[in-house]
Amino acid sequence: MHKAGFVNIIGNPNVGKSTLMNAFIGEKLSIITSKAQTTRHRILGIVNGDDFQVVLSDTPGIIKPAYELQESMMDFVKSAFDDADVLIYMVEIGEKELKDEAFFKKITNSKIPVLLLLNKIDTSDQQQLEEQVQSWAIKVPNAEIFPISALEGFQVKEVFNRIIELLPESPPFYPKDQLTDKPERFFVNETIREKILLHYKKEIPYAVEIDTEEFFEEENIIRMRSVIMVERDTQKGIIIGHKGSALKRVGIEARKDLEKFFGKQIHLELYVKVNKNWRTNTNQLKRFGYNQ
Ligand code: GDP
Ligand code: K
Ligand code: MG
Repeated sequence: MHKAGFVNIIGNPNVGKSTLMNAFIGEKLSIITSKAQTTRHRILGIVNGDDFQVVLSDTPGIIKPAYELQESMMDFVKSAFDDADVLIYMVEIGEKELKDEAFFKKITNSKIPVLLLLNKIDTSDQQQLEEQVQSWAIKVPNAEIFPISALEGFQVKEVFNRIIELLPESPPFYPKDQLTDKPERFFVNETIREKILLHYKKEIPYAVEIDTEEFFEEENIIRMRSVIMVERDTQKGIIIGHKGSALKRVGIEARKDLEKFFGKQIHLELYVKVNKNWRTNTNQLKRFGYNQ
C-alpha cells in the first residue's frame, strides 16, 4: 500500500514553519531567518519513502495585507486550505494574539485534520508548557496538539509519523527522486535574498526583488547571473555599498551556500538595477510568480 498527500504548514511569521519543513526534508530548501515575511512564495518540498510521499508547502505567515504584494502573499496562505490532506497550524510558546480572526475560524471549522504544533518548547519550563497546551486545547478543540522543538528536532519524527498515518492511499504525485517542484533559479533568488535580509536594514530587503536571468550548468561549474531589483537610486547605492563592498559580501556568501546546495563550483555575477514600483505593479508581480 502506498500513501501520498499534501500537507500545508501555516502560522504567524517567525513561529518556525520553515525550520520545521527543513527538519522534515533534511535539506535547506527554504530560507530561514529571524525576520518575518522571509517566505514569500509557497514552497513545495517532497519527502519520499518506499511507501509514502509527503508534499509539504511552507506558506508565508499570517499578516494583514498592507499593499498589493502582501495581498498576493495572503492568497498563498488562503489556498493552503484548498488542496491539503493535513493542515499544520504552528504556534510558538508565549503566543496569544491571533492576528486574523476570520482566518482562525477557518482553522477551527476545518474538515481537514489539524495538527497544532506548539513550537519552541526548548524555551519554556514545564509549567508554562502545560498551561499553554491546555489553553490551545480550548481554543482549537478540533486539533491534535504536539509540543515540539523544530530547531532541536524534539518530537519532529512523531509529528511526521502522524502525518503519514493521516495521508490517504494514493500513488505518488511526483517522481520519487524529485525533491521540490521549484526551478533551480528560484533557489538562487531566495539564497541571494536571504543574504540581503541578513545584511541590510529592513527597508531594503522589502524593496528588493531578485531575478536570475542566466543559469548555465556545465560539467564542473554552474554560471549564473542575477539582478537585484530595487525601487530607488538611493537603495541601489546602499545595496552596492562603499566601493562595492556590501554587494561583494552578498555575492560571496550566496555563492558559498549555492555551492553547497548544488554540489558544484558556482560563478555568480550580481548586479543592481532600479525598477520603480515593482512592488505595486501587478504585471511585474506576475512575472515573479506571485498571483499564480
Ligand atoms: P517562519 O517565519 O515561521 O518560517 O519561522 P522560521 O522557521 O524562519 O524561524 C524563525 C526563527 O525562530 C529562527 O530564528 C529560527 O531559528 C527560530 N526557531 C524555529 N524553531 C525554533 C525552536 O524550536 N526553538 C527555538 N528556540 N527557536 C526556533
Ligand atoms: K521567518
Ligand atoms: Mg518561513
